[in-house]
Amino acid sequence: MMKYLLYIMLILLVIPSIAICQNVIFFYDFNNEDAGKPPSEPWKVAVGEVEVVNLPAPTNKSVMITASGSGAGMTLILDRPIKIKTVSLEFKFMREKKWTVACEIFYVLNQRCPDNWSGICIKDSDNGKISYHDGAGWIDTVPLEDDVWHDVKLIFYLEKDRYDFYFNGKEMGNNIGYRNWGGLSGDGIDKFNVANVGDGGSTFVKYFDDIILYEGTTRNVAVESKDKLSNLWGRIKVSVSEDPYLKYSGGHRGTRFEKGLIPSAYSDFTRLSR
Ligand SMILES: [Ca+2]
Repeated sequence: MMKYLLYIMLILLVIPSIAICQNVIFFYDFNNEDAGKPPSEPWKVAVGEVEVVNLPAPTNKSVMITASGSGAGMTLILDRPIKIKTVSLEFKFMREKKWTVACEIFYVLNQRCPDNWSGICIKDSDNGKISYHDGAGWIDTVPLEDDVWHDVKLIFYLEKDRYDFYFNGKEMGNNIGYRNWGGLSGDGIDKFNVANVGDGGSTFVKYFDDIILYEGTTRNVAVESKDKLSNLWGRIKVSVSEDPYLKYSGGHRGTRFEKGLIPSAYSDFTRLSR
């Protein structure tokens, strides 16, 4: 009898872990970082002022990037490109008022790209709209409201060098081409530029948080109940530790989820995760 009970317990444990198993390549919520300092490895400050701040709360920190006209941004490089797969990137973004001139928000590249303005390019336009590059030119979408957190989601179809762009849960474009991708067909992505890397001439204060890259098109991490989160997160940690990008697991922070501290400012987070 004991034997059967053990089998049943084993099955009950295994089934849900298979159902929610998802390969999270990296996730940074910056909550365990030191405020006032740059984010830790593997993020590298490319240029300008980049520091962790207690915003929206000391328990839920984010990264503040301040440009004074000479560029400001941070970069993450993977130890090898992700190819062929379909992967998705999500992050939270806020821009303060009093910015000047269009510049980068988030660019995803291959290190072999000819410059820092290649690949998948999302920027804020001079006209105040959030824009993406389709390989031929910039496409303006909707006005970018200042001093409010926004949700950005990019789905990369790496086998065909195309991506979809979602802003605040709405599709802004799909099957979009990469910029300056000549000679890189199918070579994948391994470089993540946040804000104004490799440019200059603009001034702004931008915030970024919850930067996550995962396999597939839908994030399986449901931000709902505290108990459920804690369970899910425990399993995702296992998944990450088995991932080839193990060196980045040190930056994988689950504190906010583990504590169940979901700020109201992020109310869209749950909706987008479904
Ligand atoms: Ca955070």
